[in-house]
Formats: sequence, structure tokens, C-alpha cells
Amino acid sequence: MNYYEHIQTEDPELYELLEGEEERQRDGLELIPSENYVSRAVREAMSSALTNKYSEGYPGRRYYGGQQFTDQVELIAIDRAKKLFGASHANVQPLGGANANIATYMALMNPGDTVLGMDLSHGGHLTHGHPVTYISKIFNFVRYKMKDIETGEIDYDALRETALKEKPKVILAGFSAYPRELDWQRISDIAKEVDAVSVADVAHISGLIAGGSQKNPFEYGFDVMTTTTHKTLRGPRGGMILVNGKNGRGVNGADDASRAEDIAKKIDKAVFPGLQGGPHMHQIAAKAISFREALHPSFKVYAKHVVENAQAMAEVFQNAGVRLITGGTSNHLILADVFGSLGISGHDAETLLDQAGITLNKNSIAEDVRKPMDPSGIRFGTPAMTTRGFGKAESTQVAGLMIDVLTKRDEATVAKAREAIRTLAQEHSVPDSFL
Ligand code: DSN
Repeated sequence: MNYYEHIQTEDPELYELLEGEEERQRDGLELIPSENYVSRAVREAMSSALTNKYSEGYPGRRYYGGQQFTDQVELIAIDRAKKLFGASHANVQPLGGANANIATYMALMNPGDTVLGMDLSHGGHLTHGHPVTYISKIFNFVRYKMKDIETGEIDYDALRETALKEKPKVILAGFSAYPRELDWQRISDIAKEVDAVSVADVAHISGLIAGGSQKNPFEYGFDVMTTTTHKTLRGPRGGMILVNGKNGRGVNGADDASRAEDIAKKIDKAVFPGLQGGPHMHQIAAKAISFREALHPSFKVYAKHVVENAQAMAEVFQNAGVRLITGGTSNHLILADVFGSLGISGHDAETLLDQAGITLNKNSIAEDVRKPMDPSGIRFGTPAMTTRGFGKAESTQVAGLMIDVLTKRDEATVAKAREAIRTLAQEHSVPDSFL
């Protein structure tokens, strides 16, 4: 089946590139832990007529006419998002995770106010105020770190001390390269103690939360969650902000709803008109479809397998003597110190594995002795391969092939691994539907 029939006729140059990417995804293995494959239904929504429509505003309060279908689409997406995460409010308009975070900062703070977040080198994210971002010039970001890199334990005492000293308006808990679960209760309690709004950036793990294989920060009193929709949640590329109506922090301890409503109003204003223009309605329709898929019982099985597969891969690496940051994984991702353990840099490991048909990314590790463009680590994970139906046996096999390539590094080993990966990929095509 040719999904690009019209592109093939109208723009053969682009057609070749799109077909090339189809083939790359089909015959190789995607181990970047922030990537996944969406269903055909989600892809259809992404190319629907909704891409033609402007819908500034919110359902029932738009700045343009012709919203009889878009309003319904957005309301369905909101309703499903709320159900998935136990939220009292959902804003499904953020175009991506960065927008969701920036809008949340804008909603909850004034310029110059302080945010306490995880250090990037210990697993945090650029949008948590890294000095290279514009947002770091607007707000004052202070940091917490791990206490023990070998176990991944966060230094919660230092986090509390910093919170008491710096009086942040927002305490941000979340990560893009941290393989363990956070102590949501502890962070939520600290936020309460210093009267900060607690925000969980669950971009990486929102699918695991929705599928019940990771704890939901809302159950521990977090006020807000931000997320992307395209990682473990397996939706279209995009973002979302959720508010907790049962945060246990209502005015005078009595009325959680009014605190939540106040936060929700500020977030909606910050997303539009504060930060974005017209929402991408085709993307919102695709989000709605993926949320329905995530509400299906089969998604629980998927989320469980993602974690089991990651743990199976971690075991192979550890048995081969590779140091894993935090000593293993409790979620979907693994951060391996390949330079310290095997003497190959993260960059070279990424390149070599790419040649074997395995896509992952080089990554700095905590207290890295090397530079970010050629760090000591590689980061990889299982959301995409689990979508293809890989189980523990296949995950173990893939990890074994990776170790072979990274230790032997000769052409014959890479070629042999490439063949084995192609066969595995062909035996596990991405299903058209997950239901
Ligand atoms: N780029 C994403 C990741 O790979 O984790 C985060 O934004």
C-alpha cells in the first residue's frame, strides 16, 4: 500500500525521502526512549481536514467561525485525557512538551521568580531552565541532584534545604534521562511546606502512568502534570498540561477544587493567548484517538511489558560488566556508561549501533568527564520495540547483539548484527491498530 500516492506524483524528491524513512523505521530498531510508533488511526487524523482549520480560543469560546466539529474534537480529547490521568482539567493545545512547560511557568510565576528542578546532568531536561534556553533568562532556576549515582537516590534532604532557602514558586519533578521512580510524596510534601506549586514533568513516563506501571503523581498531591503525547503515551507529537482537582491543598485546607480551578484558568490563559496561536486541531484529534487507545485494557499490558523489557536489557548489560547509571532501571530507559565500562565513547557507540540498524542516542551521564557532543553514555529504551510486540526474549537478544557490537567493533560483527536486527524487525512489524 502506498500511503504517499499524491506526494509521489507531485513531489518525487520528497517522496523518496519519506519512503526512505518508512523503510528505516520498518527494517531497523528504534531504541530512542522518547520515540514510539503510532497507530494508523492516529496517522490518519494527523493528515485530516482539520489541518486546514483555525480555532484560536477554547471550545465554545473561539475567535473564528466554523467550529461545529473542532469544538467536539477538543472536548473529547480533554475528556479522555482527564479520565486517563484522574485530572480535573486538561489543556490539550500545547504543540509540544517544551511549550507545555513554558506555558506552565508563565501561568504560575512572574519573571524573576524561582523554580527548583532536577539538574540536567543528573537526568533533568533543557526546558527545566538550562542556561542555553531563553526561559532561563526569565526565571531563576535552582537545582537538585542525585545523592547516589549508583542507586539513583535523589538527595531529598538537599532538595528540602534548597526549597527552604530559595523559596521557589514552583518545584519541578521530572526528567528525560533518569531510570528510576521519584518519591512523589516526598517532593509534594516539600512543595506544600514551602507553599510552592508542585509540577511533575512526566513527558517520558506518561504512558507508563496511564498504563498503571508507574505511580501517578496526582495520587501524591501534585498540582500539575506536563507531558508530551508521543513518547510512552504513543500518541502524535505534541504536549498537554493536566491539573489535579484533588491536590489536598485547597484554600484553608478545605477546598481543593478552588485551588485547582485557579491554576487551570491561569494555564489556559498562558497557553492561549499567552504563548501559542491557533491550536493544531489535526494533532488534537490524533491525541484524542491515542488517548482512547491508552484507555483500552491492552495498554496496561503494553506498559507492563515496556518496563519488563527494559529490565531484561539492563540485566544483559550488567552481566557484560557495563555500569548502568542508577544501577539498573525501574522504567522504560537505560543509561549506560559505555566509555567507563567498554572504552568506547557515546558518540562512537551511537554510530556503530546505527550501522547495525539500532537507533539510540549518546547521552551525558552524571558527573561526566567528557563533553556533551561526545559523552560517556548511551541512552536507550523499549517503548517503540514493545509496540512492535517484542518480549523479554527478543529484548535479551537485542541487548546481546548490542554488547557484541560494542565490544568487538569489527565489520563482520556489525554486519551479522545488522542481519539479525533486520530479521527481528521484519518478524515484528508495527501493527496497524493496537485495539
Ligand atoms: N527530546 C526528548 C528526549 O529525547 O528525551 C526530550 O525532549
